[in-house]
Amino acid sequence: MTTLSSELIQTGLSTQVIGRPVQYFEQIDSTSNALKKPAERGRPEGMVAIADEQTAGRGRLDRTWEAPPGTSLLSSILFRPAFLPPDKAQQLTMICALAAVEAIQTQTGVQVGIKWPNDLMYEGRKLAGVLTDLSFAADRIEWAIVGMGLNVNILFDTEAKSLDDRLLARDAISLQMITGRPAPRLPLFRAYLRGVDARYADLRRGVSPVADWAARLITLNRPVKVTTPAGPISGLAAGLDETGALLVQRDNGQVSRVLAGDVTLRRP
Ligand code: BT5
Repeated sequence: MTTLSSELIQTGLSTQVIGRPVQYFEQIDSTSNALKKPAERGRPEGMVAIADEQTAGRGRLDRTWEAPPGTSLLSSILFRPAFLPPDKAQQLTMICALAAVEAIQTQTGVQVGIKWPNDLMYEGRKLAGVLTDLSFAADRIEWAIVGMGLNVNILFDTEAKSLDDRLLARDAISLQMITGRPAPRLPLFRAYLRGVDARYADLRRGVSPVADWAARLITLNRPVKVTTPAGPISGLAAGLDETGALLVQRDNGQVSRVLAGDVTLRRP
């Protein structure tokens, strides 16, 4: 297991905003929770929390994120994107997902795709998930915390005792399982932070990440079923708009704009 520490991550990182500072925890409930108080108390953006173990790792909609200690990259970043209109908050999720995809590619050679709205996928299995917590003040985003759980050196067990673990082993994958060898976490994480820093600077200059994100999406032009809070929607994933909403063309030709939900890719 490669060692992580605030110092090892920060030294010579040469980022403008992201990773200033980095807080490392051996164990914490959730790295996203760890940034909430600093966010509410007005700490400047760029602060990063990373942990070797989470006791209450969160997914979306009260789901959990599971990772054995020391096997993953479990991290969150605090942003204060006052320049970004609230309806484009999803672009923060996009820049982090893209930075992770690119860091994985340069550090390990593994090519991964993105499944709308927040998963990194490899051959139909989930390698990483992104969770974005937002706080709005009047007409702007007050803060955003983007959490990333990336499976680096987990060996999921298809014969595990608990059903939940067996189901996870069916649907999840790690970099070690893909390449057949453990991946060092430190250079991968530093590459990720540098990528987020560069993409965040672009975002501030008005450069939209939507085209790059769309190019990585495995969800587009495929028949999908989206589970939304308002019920399921089936159709063709026909496109995206600048807010990151998925445009689903139904069989009757009508186009639905889906802001949040879970996608199942259907067989054509
Ligand atoms: C996500 O939610 O994919 C967002 C996960 C974000 C986790 C990071 S870790 C650092 C930061 N701190 C936190 O507390 N959270 C963030 P969602 O789309 O709701 O997916 C959750 C589902 O993914 C679970 O219900 C499981 O089915 C599955 N899952 C759980 N652990 C997994 C893992 N290690 N690999 C792949 N899938 C997993």
